[in-house]
Amino acid sequence: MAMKMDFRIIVFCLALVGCGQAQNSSSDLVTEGQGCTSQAIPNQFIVKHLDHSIEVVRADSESEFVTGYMKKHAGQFLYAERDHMVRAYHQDANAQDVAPTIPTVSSADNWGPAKVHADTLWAQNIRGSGVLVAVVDSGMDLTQPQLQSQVYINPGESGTDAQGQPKQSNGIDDDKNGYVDDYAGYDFVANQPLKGDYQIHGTHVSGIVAAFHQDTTAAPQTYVQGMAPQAKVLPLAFLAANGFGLMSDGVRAMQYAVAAGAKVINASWGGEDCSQALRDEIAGLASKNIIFVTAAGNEAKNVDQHMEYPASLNLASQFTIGATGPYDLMAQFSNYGTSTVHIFAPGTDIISTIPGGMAALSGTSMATPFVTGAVALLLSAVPQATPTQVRQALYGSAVHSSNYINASQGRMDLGQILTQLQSEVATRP
Ligand SMILES: [Ca+2]
Ligand SMILES: [Ca+2]
Repeated sequence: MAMKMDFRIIVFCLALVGCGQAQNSSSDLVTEGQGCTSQAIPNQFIVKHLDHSIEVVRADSESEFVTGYMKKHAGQFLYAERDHMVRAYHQDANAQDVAPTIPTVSSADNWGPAKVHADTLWAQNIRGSGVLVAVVDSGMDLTQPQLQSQVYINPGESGTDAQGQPKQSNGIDDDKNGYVDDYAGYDFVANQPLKGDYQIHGTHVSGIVAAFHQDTTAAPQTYVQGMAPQAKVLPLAFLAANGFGLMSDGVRAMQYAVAAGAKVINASWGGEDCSQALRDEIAGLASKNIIFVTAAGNEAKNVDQHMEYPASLNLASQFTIGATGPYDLMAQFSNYGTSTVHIFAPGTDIISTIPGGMAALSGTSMATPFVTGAVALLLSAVPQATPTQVRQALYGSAVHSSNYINASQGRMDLGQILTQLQSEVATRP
């Protein structure tokens, strides 16, 4: 396509290419389709290259980017779009999106795993063994007692190099994957090895997925029961201390997760801006049998009509999760939608791990890792299951209510799910 830009389109922020549809090669700037939004980063752009890698390009202005970069590199990239912020989907007791202080608690009630009958699978020794779960979030406290043994260690940055130095800290990209010393996760905010959690969100989410069970040493009230305690967690940080992160960093983290071999990706975040790069990344997971589990969001709105991204994208291997409370009612904050929200899971007053202890948080951010953990359990039992088969098993084994405004009218339940999945795999290859 000829490099012919209509500057009114740039200036007035109208849609050139509607994000959310398949994107053909184009040299146009992809815009959100909903006009300018507050979360766009001024003069910062995501460039999707022909090899599908992501580059972040900064310019003095949008027109300078169009003339100075896009025109100069026409034909050398797939598309470009504005970079923007997304945010974590958890709330504090005052229903704020980001809590300044979170009171720690001394005991865990573990009502979530109990409600969805995770113990049915645990009793069959199905605990997520062999499944790598990427938690694309704010990082994770690598010293948290219930998580330190759950972290995925990169074998390519382990051991010693030819000089006898530990590969994890020698300043060399030993496995040549583009990241220096990425031994245990990676920090895409600071572009360095992961040191911990920028706040509490990623550690809390990771605990719901895979906190280690101290089964033989303590009562369940003293520890968090992770859904898949033998799965490995790959913590990839892109949300900073304020709960916001750059979409470009999130996409890079997802690419890292795929390259590392993750079978499930947990994304407890989103925003109102649609990113073509994120959409393409999620769409590409289906052919790799990777399941993307994301949060519906916490605005008590219908995301079929009032879009949130990635929640509303509704792609083939995407599961979008809303929240319920202990009495199995839809959480008052939860987003919903009969097309784009697929199933609900526990998300109110969820006690899980944080740096230095445990805390209760609410949000679709918390409901999402219950499903992520369940997917890890299922893939450890039936590794060949496809995203479609897992979705059908989740739907078929759910507890149903006409009050649940989601595609399955269901809240996840694992009591009968293994039989459901085995039937799906046998009958719908
Ligand atoms: Ca490396
Ligand atoms: Ca190294």
